Amino acid sequence: MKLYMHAAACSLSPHIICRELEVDIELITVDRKTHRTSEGDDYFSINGNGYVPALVLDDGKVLTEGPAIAQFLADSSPDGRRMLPEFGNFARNQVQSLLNFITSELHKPMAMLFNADYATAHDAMREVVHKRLDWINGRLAGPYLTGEDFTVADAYLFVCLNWSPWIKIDLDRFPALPAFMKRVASRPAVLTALSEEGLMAFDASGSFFAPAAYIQSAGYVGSPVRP
Ligand SMILES: N[C@@H](CCC(=O)N[C@@H](CS)C(=O)NCC(=O)O)C(=O)O
Repeated sequence: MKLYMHAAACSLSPHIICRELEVDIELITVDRKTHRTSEGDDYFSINGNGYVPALVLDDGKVLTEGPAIAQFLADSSPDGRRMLPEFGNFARNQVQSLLNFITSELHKPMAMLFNADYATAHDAMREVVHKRLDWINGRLAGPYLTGEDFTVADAYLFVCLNWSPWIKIDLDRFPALPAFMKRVASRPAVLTALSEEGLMAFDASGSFFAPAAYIQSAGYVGSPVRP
């Protein structure tokens, strides 16, 4: 299967899931400006919306939208039940609820905070994100969102929270979240995915990641740089 991605973007979430579940995947990078893939294709012919992630199965079927890809990967992996419980188990619905929360209440507004076109609305949007982070901070039921198991929702939350330094979201206001970031960043499969995307930790606790090339070229240490 092929996973179409940008470094440090939301496509990092399915990438992490693949490494956690040992799903064989080929990573194809997409140029953000030209929408050309590293294989030379026009990415719009794969996902008409132009955004990542997209998963292309070995038989050519295309699946888009991060939460759907995350569930597909867990459902089709022999080891997937530890990241997404089986159909009929209410715990599955709880993970799906969290995926939906993250995609609509965090991912989208956080992504808009990167976009200067919405600058006049940024302060109001940041307030909303802070409210949602306060909720998720209180929602952590253990080391991870639903307790002991690192689920597909945790992988997605980690990726969105990793953008915080760029968009002036101060996670230290939410005590469980920096600890969550550190915990996830210490997982070997997560570190593998980060390294495969060329991402390096740039903060003192080693929990926030940016492309190594940006960090090195700008001489950034302990400062946010845009991924
Ligand atoms: N609804 C989509 C949103 C995906 C999305 O926002 N992708 C961003 C990266 S995090 C992207 O590719 N942006 C570039 C673009 O829109 O061209 C999903 O959940 O998969």
